[in-house]
Amino acid sequence: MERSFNGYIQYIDDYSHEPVNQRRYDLLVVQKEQPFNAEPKAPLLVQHHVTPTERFYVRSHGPVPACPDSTRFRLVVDVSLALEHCQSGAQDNQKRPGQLQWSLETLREKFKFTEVEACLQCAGNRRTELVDRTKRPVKGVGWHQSAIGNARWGGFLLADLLRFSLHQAGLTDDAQLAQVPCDVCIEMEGADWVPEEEYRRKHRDTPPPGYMASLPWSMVMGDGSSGHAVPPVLLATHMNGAPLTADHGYPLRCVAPGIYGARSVKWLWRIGLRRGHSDGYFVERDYKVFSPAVDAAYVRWDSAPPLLEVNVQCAACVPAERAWKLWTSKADRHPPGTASSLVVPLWGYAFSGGGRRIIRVDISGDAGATWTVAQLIFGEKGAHHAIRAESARVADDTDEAHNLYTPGLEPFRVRPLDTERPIANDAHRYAWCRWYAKLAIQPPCEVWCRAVDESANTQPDDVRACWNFRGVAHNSVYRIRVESDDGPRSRL
Ligand SMILES: Nc1nc2c(c(=O)[nH]1)N[C@H]1C(S)=C(S)[C@@H](COP(=O)(O)O)O[C@H]1N2
Ligand SMILES: [Mo]
Repeated sequence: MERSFNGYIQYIDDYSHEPVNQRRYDLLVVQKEQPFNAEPKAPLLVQHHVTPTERFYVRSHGPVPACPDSTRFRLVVDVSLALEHCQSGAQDNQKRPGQLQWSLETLREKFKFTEVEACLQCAGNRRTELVDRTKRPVKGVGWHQSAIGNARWGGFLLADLLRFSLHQAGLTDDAQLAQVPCDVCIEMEGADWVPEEEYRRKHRDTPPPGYMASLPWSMVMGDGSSGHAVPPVLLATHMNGAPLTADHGYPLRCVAPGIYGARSVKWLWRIGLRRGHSDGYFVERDYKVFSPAVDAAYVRWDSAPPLLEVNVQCAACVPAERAWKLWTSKADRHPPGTASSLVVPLWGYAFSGGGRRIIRVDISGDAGATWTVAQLIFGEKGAHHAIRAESARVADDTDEAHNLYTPGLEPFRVRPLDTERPIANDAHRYAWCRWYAKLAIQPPCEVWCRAVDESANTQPDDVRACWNFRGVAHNSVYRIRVESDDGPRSRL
């Protein structure tokens, strides 16, 4: 079944119209085909500061809707609720309707095109590792460490659109916006059919609502006085300088920097205001974090708020698993009795939400007994082109690639520690950073990596503390077990 509305074709329970193209599969490992969920191989992820679109993870909960003619697209914006509170003194006959419709062309005409570099992370990132290490199953798509990416998003500020919509609807004085009650949330709806919303279907022949998410009004419109960080929430039309692809939400999506990906609604067609968060499935009954003691059978969904800001996170992505194996087998050839010490180049990403910048990444080669500090790289500039080329070859998994990873040979060079720019500037507040470290290890051993953000938040040592039955927000210290013989090697 399909339905057309506001310029979209929504496919209901039908995956036969998916945007199947080479790009969807070439550089991504598919974790689930229907709905489409895929992430890049880890070494490919950290070759660029700005993640190329074809290497950016895709997380969808239903069939991808189509927008065959973007001139017919209309964004519905309903600001009635704010209007009621701001115009309480006005005569009824002066009130204008609070519902407006915007074409993409008028959005382009009225609002300044803005670019924001922002890291998007799925709350399920590193879920597979959580299950493997705790041996406790969870419900959800299995992701390794690459359900994350850093893109340059282009579009319009949601705050500008809401303010302008209120003006259009008759609100003349911005100062009145202070009268909007503090529990008001901005609800956003996508044009996709998601099976989880089926239970909301009112009549057999009316389709359920699309994927929904909500953000507090104060988080989008505030001046920071409510205690919320105020990220530049975008209505994005572009990703990395090109129009959004179908998988990433063409023609319009929300991008909420510093907030879990789940709130950045793709294929956005409706924005409304309500008291409290949305009652959409993914706001009420998913993307919440509970105690390790709580199981699916006992959960009281309303006992936890919807997840918003991302916790502090990092992972090592280079060397690739196969390169580790090769290295360590070379180390094994040392004569008996001599220490088989290896110098390992590590390369990874780090990110924290809420605009909290990463200030440090700590690396240990002995399971946390001693630590060294990695070099942080903000932006493309800090990275040597050689790194890209060489980690690309490792990712290729060809035999010759591993020659680059001979123990003791420095496989790539980086600039000396950049002391002038120890932390990201404001432009990078919502972006990730990459990090590099050269670490001497003596297998068998465990390599640990942990990031620290500017509020001194860091990642928990104990993975068991992170376990929750949905397996969301896993950010325990990243570990790689390195064996000295041909025994099992893993990234745990
Ligand atoms: N309409 C809609 N928006 C959505 C989703 C979805 O399934 N439908 N998935 C969300 C989740 S859980 C994540 S992590 C991000 C993923 O964005 P991406 O696929 O562009 O990487 O989109 C979010 N927005
Ligand atoms: Mo997600």
